[in-house]
Amino acid sequence: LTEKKPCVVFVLGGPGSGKGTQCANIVQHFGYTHLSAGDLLRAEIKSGSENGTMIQNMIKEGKIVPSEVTIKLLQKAMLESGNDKFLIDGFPRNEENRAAFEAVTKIEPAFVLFFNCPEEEMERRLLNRNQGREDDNIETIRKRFKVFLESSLPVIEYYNAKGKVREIDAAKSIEDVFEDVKVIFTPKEE
Ligand code: UP5
Ligand code: MG
Repeated sequence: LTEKKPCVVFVLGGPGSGKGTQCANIVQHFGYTHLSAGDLLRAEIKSGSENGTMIQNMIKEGKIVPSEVTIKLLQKAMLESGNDKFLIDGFPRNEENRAAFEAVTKIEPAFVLFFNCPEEEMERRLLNRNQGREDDNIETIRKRFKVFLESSLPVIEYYNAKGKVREIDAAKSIEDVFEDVKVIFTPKEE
């Protein structure tokens, strides 16, 4: 009952806003473990698990995979990491994800890092990425943008009302964005 809860930072922002890129930088400087929900789901497809086909179809349509699937993968990765500081990247994506994670894990995020980026810039980045992601085509990208606006932005607004959102201008260069990120993760002198 007195077990110490891990420190969790949710890293949110639209498709291509730079969540994964900046999480890699944060890991190097601040000792967090990076857990990308999308990467965990893609690994689950590759592993040939029984949920793989369902996950693959949902990602192709830009839809949000049921919470219990994603939460199980996140919990497993948290346990296996041996760490107690996590960047959870790309999750929670809707109100149901958020409520289920809190109910199951009893964890509240320390804060939410929000990468705010114009859609035209995100579209340009995704179309240039060239890493063979099945959702990096213009039809799926449009669907991902729509789901972000309709389902994921309300989660950011929920945490904003609680004073937990740290917003970053993600349209700048990778280096300039990281300068702003560093300020947020650096402990303040009293
Ligand atoms: N790049 C990055 N920063 C840049 C900068 N400042 N200037 C110029 N270029 C920059 O970056 C994208 C590209 O842009 C890269 O080429 C990078 O070099 C460049 P990246 O860091 O990869 O951006 P990121 O925000 O991580 O983009 P990603 O495509 O991963 O975001 P999504 O949120 O769309 O993808 P995710 O993997 O989280 O989810 C994919 C799908 O999985 C979802 O659509 C959904 O179907 C499913 N999913 C769930 O169902 N539930 C979940 O909980 C999570 C995912
Ligand atoms: Mg990513």
